[in-house]
Amino acid sequence: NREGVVLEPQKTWVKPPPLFKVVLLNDDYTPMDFVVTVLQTIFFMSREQATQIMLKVHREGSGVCGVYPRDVAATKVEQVMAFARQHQHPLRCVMEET
Ligand code: NFA
Repeated sequence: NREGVVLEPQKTWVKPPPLFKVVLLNDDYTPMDFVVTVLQTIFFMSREQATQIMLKVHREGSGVCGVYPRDVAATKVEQVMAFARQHQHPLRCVMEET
């Protein structure tokens, strides 16, 4: 066109962005009620769903809280870690590419 702008032909396929699991890790000290509150407030789970995931983490050592794009997953991890630190609980949370 007049401005010399060149539009390349549109790609027909682009790689979808990677997704990340947010994984909660068990420890011996964080109260079960606190973990349930974390799952309800940060991951928007019902009390029943939050209790199921908390018990799975407690029994198996870890559990998936949700699957998100990179920035959303990173924010969830930060929110969990900040909330745990504020309450002086050792609760940990990590993200893993699916
Ligand atoms: N294992 C903790 C307890 O017995 C509970 C817990 C569950 C901690 C899930 C962290 C994650 N109080």
